[in-house]
Amino acid sequence: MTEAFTLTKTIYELDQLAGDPSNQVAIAGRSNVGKSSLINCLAGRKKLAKISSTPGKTRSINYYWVHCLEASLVDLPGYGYAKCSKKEREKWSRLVEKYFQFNKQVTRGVIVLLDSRLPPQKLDLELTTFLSAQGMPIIPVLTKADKAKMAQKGKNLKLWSELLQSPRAPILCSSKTGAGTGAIWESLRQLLLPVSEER
Ligand SMILES: Nc1nc2c(ncn2[C@@H]2O[C@H](COP(=O)(O)OP(=O)(O)OP(=O)(O)O)[C@@H](O)[C@H]2O)c(=O)[nH]1
Ligand SMILES: [Mg+2]
Repeated sequence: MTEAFTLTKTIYELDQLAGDPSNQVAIAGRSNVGKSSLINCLAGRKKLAKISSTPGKTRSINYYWVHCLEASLVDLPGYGYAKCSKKEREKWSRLVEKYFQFNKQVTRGVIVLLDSRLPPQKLDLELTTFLSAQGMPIIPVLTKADKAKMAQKGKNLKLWSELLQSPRAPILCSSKTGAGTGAIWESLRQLLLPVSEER
């Protein structure tokens, strides 16, 4: 099924950030983990979000309005990319931090992308701890499942499940094959649709 997505806003600088009135779910994770690829996969389009094998491709905050959810998916710049300048890394982390500050009320949750081939990384743990401390719901998604060995995926799935203690079990996903996207849609609907019942 192809879902309709529209790129509505791109933000490069702190002073462009403002509280947004509409509901949103952010997509966060280390650089190159597959955030933009997941947006394209969910949208059923190849070139909606720019992707590249070179890390650091997404340098702005991009809002995609998802018509069927009546909410935005927000593609955040990746963190932890060692090869760009310290100044640039600091700029991105400030941008992401401010994004959460300004949009806390309307952010219904965060899809945290984690590489299914790697054990939990320090920066991933920092992000999940930061979000949990704020009571922000997390949809944990282990990416690139098509590239990971069976034992590797199983082990990392179990580790993340124990670490996060989240009501949502981590989802194994591949933007290449589309595996796991059904479960991601289901989690998004659960997070977004019962807004009026929850508040
Ligand atoms: N095999 C495979 N490759 C993937 C998958 N997801 C992403 N990739 C590849 O990983 C690379 C990075 O993907 P992006 O989607 O640009 O990653 P990103 O997290 O948006 O990266 P930044 O914008 O730098 O933060 C690209 O070469 C993608 O083709 C996947 O599920 N399977
Ligand atoms: Mg990207």
